[in-house]
Amino acid sequence: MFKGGIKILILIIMISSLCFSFKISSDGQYPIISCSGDVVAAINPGIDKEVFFWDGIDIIQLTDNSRDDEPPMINNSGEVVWSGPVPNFGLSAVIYFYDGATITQLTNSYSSHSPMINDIGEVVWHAYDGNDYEIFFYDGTTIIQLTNNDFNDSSPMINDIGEVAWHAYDGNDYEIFFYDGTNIIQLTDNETFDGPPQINNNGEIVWYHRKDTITDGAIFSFDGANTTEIFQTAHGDELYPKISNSGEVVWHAPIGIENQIFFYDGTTTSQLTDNVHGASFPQINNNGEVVWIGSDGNDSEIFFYDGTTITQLTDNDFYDAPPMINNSGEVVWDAYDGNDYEIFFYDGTSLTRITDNEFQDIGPRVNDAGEVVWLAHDHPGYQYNAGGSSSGGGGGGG
Ligand SMILES: [Ca+2]
Ligand SMILES: [Ca+2]
Ligand SMILES: [Ca+2]
Ligand SMILES: [Ca+2]
Repeated sequence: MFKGGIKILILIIMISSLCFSFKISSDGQYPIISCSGDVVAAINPGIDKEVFFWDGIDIIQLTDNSRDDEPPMINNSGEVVWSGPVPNFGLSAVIYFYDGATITQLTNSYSSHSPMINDIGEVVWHAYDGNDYEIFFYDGTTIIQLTNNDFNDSSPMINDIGEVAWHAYDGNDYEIFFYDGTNIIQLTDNETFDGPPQINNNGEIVWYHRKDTITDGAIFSFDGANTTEIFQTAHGDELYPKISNSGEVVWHAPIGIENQIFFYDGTTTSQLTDNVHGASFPQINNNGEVVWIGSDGNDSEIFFYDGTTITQLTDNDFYDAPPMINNSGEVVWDAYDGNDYEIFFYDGTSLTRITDNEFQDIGPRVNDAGEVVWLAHDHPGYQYNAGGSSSGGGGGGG
C-alpha cells in the first residue's frame, strides 16, 4: 500500500555565483526564481527522472527540473548525493548534496557523475577536466582533485575512513587504483579488464579481473599489502563482487549455463545457491546477510540468506530487480507491477510497497535507518497526495 503523503521540498541551490529556487504554482508550472525574485524560466513538469526520498513514513521529492537526475546515494546520517542538471544552463551534470534539510550544489565542474558518500559526509565522484575524467574528493569543506592524468578515471568508491578505490583506463585496458588518504597506489598493471573495485572499512578491496580478452575471469582481493586471487572461472562475464566490513565477499558466476551465488568467508569459498533457473547480483551486509535475485522459471524473485537459511521474499508473476540490503537486514528493490516499476521494502518481517503510481520508480538505496532514496520519472498528470504542499521546504522529517 501507499505509505504517507508526498511533500515537495523547495529546492534551494546555494552556490556563490548562481542562485535559483523553484516554486510550484497552482497551474503546475515550475518557474525558476532568481536571487532578485525575477522569474528566469518556466519549466513544464516533464517525464524526466527526479530524486525521491522516503523517511519511513513520507515520500519527499528532492528535485524538480526538466532534465534527468542520476541515481542517488544515501549514508547512515540520511545525507544524499547525486548528479543532476544545472537549472536553465544547457547540458551539464553537477553534484548535489542533501543534508536532510537543504540541497547544496557541491561543484561547478560539469560532467560530474557517480557520486558516493560515506558515513562522515565525505563524497567522491568522477568529473571531466576538459581533457578526460578525474576523481574528485569532498571532505565536508573543500574539494580535492585526487587524480590529474591523461586517461579516464571512473567509478570511485569511498569507505568510512576516507580511503577511495576506483578504476581507470590506461589507454589499453582498465587498472585498479587506491587512495589511502595520502598516496595513490596502482594495484594492477596488466593487459586485460579490471572492473570497478569495492572497498570496505578496513581498506580491503575486491574487483573482477578478466584473465584474457574473451574467456576466463577471476576475483582478486587486496588486503592492504598483498593481492590475492580468490576465485576463477572459465567465463568472461563480470562477476560483480561485493565485500562486507568483515571481509566476506559475494558474487555470481556461471555453473553450467546459469549463474549461481558464491560466498567467500575470508578463507574458503562456498556456493550458496543451486537454482536450476539461475541466481545473480548478490549484495552482502556487515552481518553476513546476503540478498540476490533468482529466477523461479517464470520471472525473478528476491532471495535472502541470513547466514544459515535461504528465504524467498517475493512470489509474484513480475520482474523483481536486484535488491540492496542494509546492516539491519532491511531490503529494498524495484519491481515491475504489470504497469510500471515501484519501490518495495522488506523490514525483516513484512513487505511494504513504498510507491504506487503510474511512472517508473527505479534504483533504490537504503541506509541503516531504513531511509530509502531512488530515481523516478515524474509525470505531467501526477497529483501530489493530500498533505503535500507547494511550500514548506526544510524538512527531511514528516
Ligand atoms: Ca584522468
Ligand atoms: Ca587491467
Ligand atoms: Ca517476481
Ligand atoms: Ca511506479
